[in-house]
Amino acid sequence: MGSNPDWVVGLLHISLDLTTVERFRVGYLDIKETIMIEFTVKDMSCGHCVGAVTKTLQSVDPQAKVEVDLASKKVKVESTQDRAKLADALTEAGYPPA
Ligand SMILES: [Cu+2]
Repeated sequence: MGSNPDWVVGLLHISLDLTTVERFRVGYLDIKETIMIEFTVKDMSCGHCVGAVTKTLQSVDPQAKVEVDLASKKVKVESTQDRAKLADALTEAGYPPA
């Protein structure tokens, strides 16, 4: 026992670096603006569709808040992702937005 061997010092350096990277990443996500997007999805007809649409949107952005009004076929999404990306995912899933 005595002063830390080189490999311990090396490990400490690595973990410090990861913390820095993580903090940067979180900070970056935090400043990403959440936008409110509205789609009309005509092909939604039942609860299954609502589930599929919600799942599809959250596969693009797991933090997305999704609100569906089946009667008016409107989907409201609060997301940091842009509209085109979410629309593409919906189209691919078989629910093209109008
Ligand atoms: Cu359905």
